[in-house]
Amino acid sequence: MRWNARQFEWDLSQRCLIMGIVNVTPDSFSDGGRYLDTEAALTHARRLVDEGADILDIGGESTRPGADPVGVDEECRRVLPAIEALAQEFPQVALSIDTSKAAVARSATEAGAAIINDVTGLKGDPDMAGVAADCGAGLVLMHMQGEPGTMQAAPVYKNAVAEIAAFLECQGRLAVEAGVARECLAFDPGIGFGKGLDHNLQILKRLDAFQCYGQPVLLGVSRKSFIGKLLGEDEIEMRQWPTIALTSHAVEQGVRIVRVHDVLPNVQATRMTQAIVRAT
Ligand code: HH2
Repeated sequence: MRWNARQFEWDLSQRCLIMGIVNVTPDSFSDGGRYLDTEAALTHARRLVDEGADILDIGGESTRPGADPVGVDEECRRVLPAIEALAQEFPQVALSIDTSKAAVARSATEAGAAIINDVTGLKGDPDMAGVAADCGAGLVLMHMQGEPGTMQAAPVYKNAVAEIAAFLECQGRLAVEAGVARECLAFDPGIGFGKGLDHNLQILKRLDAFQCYGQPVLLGVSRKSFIGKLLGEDEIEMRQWPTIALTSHAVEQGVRIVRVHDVLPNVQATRMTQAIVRAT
C-alpha cells in the first residue's frame, strides 16, 4: 500500500506513519493556547520531529464542540508562519494543514504543506478537492456527522460503521472525479466527530471496514473525550496512556497513519506492534 503527497511517497506495507499534532490555536481541547505564538509552535514541532514524527499536522482552528469559528485571514495568520519555517527547517518531514477551507489549504500548500487534512471530508468547501488535485497534495478525508458546534448533541446512526465507510467511499469518488490521484487519498472515520461512546467503540472494533477501498486509514484518538468518559479520567494529559493502547490496537488492525499529541510513546508502541504483526 502506497500513499503519495507531493514530493513524499510512502510504502505503507512495511510501516505506519506518526502524525504529530501542532495546534496553533487559543482553544484546542487539549493544548489550546500553548502554541499560539509561532516561536512556541516551532519549539513544540522541533520536539515532535526529534521524537520521530513523520508528519506534522498544523491546525489554526479548533474543531472541539463549541469552539469559535475562525475566518480565512486569521487562520492563515496563525498557520502560515509556522508552515513556512518548518518547511525550511525540516524538508524531510511532511507538513499537513488541518483545515476545511480551500483558501487556507491553497495558501498552506504554497507555503510548503504536502497534505490537506479536511475534517469535513469535502463537505465544508466545494473547492477543496481541486486545491489538492492542482498540487498533488495528500488528501485526508474524515467523516463527521453534523457540525463541530452541535455534533455531540445527539449523534444517530442505524449502523455507524457501514454509514461511515459508505460516506468515505462516496467522498473519495468525488475527490478522484475532481482530479485527485487515488494514491494521494487517505480515509479517517473521525473518532469523536458526531459520535457517542458506543459509536467510537464500534468503529475501533471494526477498523478493517474502512480499509476495503484500498486507501490508507488514518486514525485520531489522541487524548479524546471518549477515553475520559470510559475511564472517568478528566485530566486530559493523563489520557496519553490509554491513547497508546488505542494506537497499538489500531496499527494491529491495519491503520497506517496515527495522529497523536505525544509522539515518542506512540512511535515506540506502534513499532512494537508492527514488529509483532510482521513476525513469521
Ligand atoms: N481530530 C482533531 C482534529 N483534526 N483530523 C483528523 N484527520 N482526524 C482526527 O481525529 C482529528 C483531526 C481534534 O483534535 P485536536 O486537534 O487535538 O483538537 P482541536 O480540534 O480542538 O484543535
